[in-house]
Amino acid sequence: DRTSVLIAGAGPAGLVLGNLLRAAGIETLILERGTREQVQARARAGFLGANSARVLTEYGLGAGMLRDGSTHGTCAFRDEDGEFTLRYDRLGRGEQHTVYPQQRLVSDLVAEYLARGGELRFGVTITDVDADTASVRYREDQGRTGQVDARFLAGCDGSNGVTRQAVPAPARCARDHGISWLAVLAEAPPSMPAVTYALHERGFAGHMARSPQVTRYYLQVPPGDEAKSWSDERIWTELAVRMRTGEFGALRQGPVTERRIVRLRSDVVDTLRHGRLFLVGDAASLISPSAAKGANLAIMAAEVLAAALVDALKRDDERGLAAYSRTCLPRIWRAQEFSHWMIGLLHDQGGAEPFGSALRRTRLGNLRESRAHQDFFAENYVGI
Ligand code: RFL
Repeated sequence: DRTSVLIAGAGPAGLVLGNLLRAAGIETLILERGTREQVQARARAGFLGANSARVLTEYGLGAGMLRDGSTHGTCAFRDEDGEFTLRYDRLGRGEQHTVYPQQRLVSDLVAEYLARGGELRFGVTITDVDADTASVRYREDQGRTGQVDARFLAGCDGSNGVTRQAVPAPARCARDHGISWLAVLAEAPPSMPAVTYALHERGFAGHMARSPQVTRYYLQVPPGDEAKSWSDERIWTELAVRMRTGEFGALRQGPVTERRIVRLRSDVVDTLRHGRLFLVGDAASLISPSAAKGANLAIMAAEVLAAALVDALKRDDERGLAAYSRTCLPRIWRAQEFSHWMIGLLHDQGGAEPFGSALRRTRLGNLRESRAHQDFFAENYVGI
């Protein structure tokens, strides 16, 4: 088989890229390991920054988001010194988030991509990648194997995919933050009007609306903990303690529909181009979910790469491709830096590390009191 742009993976990165290329009339083929049902059911991100909302709207991909998403411009922090709210849509650049569950976004993007005449094969796993010749070998779920030759390859297959393995190992730098979260989805309406970060000596707890019926909660748990040791009852009890419900009001409970351990890890591949292969999204850089940046970085890079591929394929102008790494990496590192700053804000080891605890408390105090710190937060929290 032959195509112009072979896209590995149908997550936010691959689907935004595919849609933008189809809008320019470029021939594309997406190969995706999962089934359509699996891909459309993966509940992960929810917070889209201003740039992501712009890209989706500008390229005609935002109808669902505009119809069913909701905008958020405030977040709250709780700790032993009380609670305060930041109206970040009136700080920094004055931007807000759009909350729209990732699985809804992915479903919209699949439908639109197919409507634009894009080719997409589910149940196909890429097994080998040749970055120099832009060809891949694949295996279908039924066992049949094959090869696709392309002009360009886009590696949008996530942090555990095969495309980043085609990049030499020394080009990766990584950090394991040594922190784990239990990520919970509950069939329960949000308990508070804003995203709430609760800092507690027992560990961090977070609350994020997903929809009027579904709420995401996070609980910091000891590294090595297993999700199955967290019953619904244990989750709600622990959330109540850390969210200080005695002081601030009870949580609206409901059945827990998903619980999984997320290790806070980050890595960046320091050259996003290798031969005719370009890495996008989590394949280029995994970012800890502490600042909700992953899907936003995926959309940012997809837009940059789409424009560069259109120039290369339609006008024989490869300058955009040559600059792809240089354009994306500073933004990726800014998001990484802020995400790391958030990790320092949200976690401490309590009595085990009193110096760190005092720093954490001071950082939150600065955010509570200083307009300059609040502007820094707002600018980085919504923007890339
Ligand atoms: P994805 O979404 O992982 O998609 C990659 C796709 O590639 C397929 N694939 C293959 N296909 C063919 N052959 C192979 N060999 C393949 N190997 C893999 C996979 O099946 C999959 O469909 O990567 P992409 O497109 O780069 O998108 C990245 C985002 O999904 C990710 O960054 C976010 O979900 C991160 N994230 C958040 N990001 C935000 O911007 N805001 C948030 O609020 C937010 N919350 C989160 C998150 C991630 C979380 N987890 C699970 C780590 C909350 C959580 C709990």
